[in-house]
Amino acid sequence: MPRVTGGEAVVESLKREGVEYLISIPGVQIMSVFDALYEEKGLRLIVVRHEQSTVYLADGYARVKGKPGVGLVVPGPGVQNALAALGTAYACSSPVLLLAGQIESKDLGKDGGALHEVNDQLDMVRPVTKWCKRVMRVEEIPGAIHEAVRQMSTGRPRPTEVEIPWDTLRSSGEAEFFPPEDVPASPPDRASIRRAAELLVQAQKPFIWAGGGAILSDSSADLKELAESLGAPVATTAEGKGSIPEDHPLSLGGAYYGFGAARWALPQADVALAVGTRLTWLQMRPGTALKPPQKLIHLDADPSMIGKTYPADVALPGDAKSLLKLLGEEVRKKKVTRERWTSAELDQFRKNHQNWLQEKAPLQYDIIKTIRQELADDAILVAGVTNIGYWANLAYAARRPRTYITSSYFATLGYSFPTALGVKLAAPDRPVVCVVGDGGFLYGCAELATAVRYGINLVTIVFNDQAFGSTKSDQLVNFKGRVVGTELNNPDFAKLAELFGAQGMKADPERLGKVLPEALEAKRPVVIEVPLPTLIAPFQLP
Ligand SMILES: Cc1ncc(C[n+]2csc(CCOP(=O)(O)OP(=O)(O)O)c2C)c(N)n1
Ligand SMILES: [Mg+2]
Repeated sequence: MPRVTGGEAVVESLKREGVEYLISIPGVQIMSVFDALYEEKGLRLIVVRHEQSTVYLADGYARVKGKPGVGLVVPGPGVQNALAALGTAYACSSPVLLLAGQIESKDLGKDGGALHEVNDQLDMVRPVTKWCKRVMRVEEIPGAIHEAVRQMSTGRPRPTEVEIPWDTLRSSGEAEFFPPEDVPASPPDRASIRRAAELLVQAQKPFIWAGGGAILSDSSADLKELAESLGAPVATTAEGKGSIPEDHPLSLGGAYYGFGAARWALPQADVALAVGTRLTWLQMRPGTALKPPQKLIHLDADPSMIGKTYPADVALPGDAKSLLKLLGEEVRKKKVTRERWTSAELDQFRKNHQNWLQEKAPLQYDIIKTIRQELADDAILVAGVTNIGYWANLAYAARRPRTYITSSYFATLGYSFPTALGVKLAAPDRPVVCVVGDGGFLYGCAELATAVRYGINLVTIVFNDQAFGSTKSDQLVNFKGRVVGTELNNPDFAKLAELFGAQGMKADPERLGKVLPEALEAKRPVVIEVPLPTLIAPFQLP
């Protein structure tokens, strides 16, 4: 067994798990980890400018790669700065490991004012992690990191945290390291699969909802095959976008706040199969909500999500990929002959939705179509918490899984730009576009320095309405136009980008189609500022 410092044990453990990047801001309690990275070639250190970005970058990386992203922060303020991002990763079921320093072991629990002390740090991370642990000895470090990765690779992937006191990281011990593990999925319940197949085959109008879980489980091919075997249309949540190509004849695109092509189809459906979604936002408004006597077959990696918002006739807990494969086999044994939905019918639903977009949000629809037109199928769009981001849930046609990134129900203002940096780290050879508002961009624009330093050449489109637009339109719609505290003064975003050493551009919405291809070709990070009026969000429509 090799004798190593705590810092070396951390680095070696991460390398054994196949981790490529460690994203961090240094500080006295974690310097032993930094020291272990001196001359280290197998694990790349990315130093960011705010701890929120450690986890945002790790999250962006994880969403594209499907394997853990890792951040490292000092205790107390470092962990607290990272929390909104950890909450976002939790909401998005993203495998992110936060490694945190701790105060010296002798000071733990004393509330004595040790440097960066917070009593008790584990209590802060518990609500936004699946699993967390404090490690007190060097010998325990490899096991804890291995377990954190195992937790994120089994069942529902959600963030984990491991924290290590300053003195433990500095001291030496004998460490046994673990090889990465392939954890087999638990055996499926064949009887439930047969019942689900029976229901779907007998349905007059079967319908499929795909959520973020369909993406996380990499089950797109099986989902598409099942849909085709059944002739069932597939609509997605915002998080599920790309789980079926949105130009597929059975795709009804994304649904959001009761809107989407799905709202013309769903009322006709008699049996719905939900894959990897708790149906929360779909159940919130009548358009896309299931109603009795519609039957639900609910498949989810997290059994506690099944039937949470609508009673499930058949529960299918487990891994979507293997369950969809088995379900598809069972359906094909039974042979579906009838055409359940005609292509003319599905075309009409899509047409209705396009007409609705054209009527309610012509400017946003044009902008989103322009962005789509300029991007290859494998390009990745990070949809920020901004007007164009909300409308993109309904109007952007994602064609591949893991090419559309949201902050899910956390709706974390400020997440998109730092998350997009992590996305680009995971996909350096693919175009990455971040769509962000003037309000959201200034949360994390300091990471332009990170983008320039590490050559993370993404394109960021800042839609500038000089306002916290959706909160301003909330006042316009719901508070009799009494605008207070929602208008903003901003820098010139193109100049700001240039000051950081990035490229700055400006374009009116009509010229975005001209400017975007040039930005995508640039060998630098690019910020394009696009002026817009404050526009209404889908959830503010009467
Ligand atoms: C962390 C956080 N704080 C506050 C909010 C509330 N909020 C939602 S949208 C928004 C305004 C966003 O402004 P901007 O980024 O300029 O986008 P716009 O709506 O103008 O397109 C605010 C303040 C939030 N979602 N998250
Ligand atoms: Mg704005």
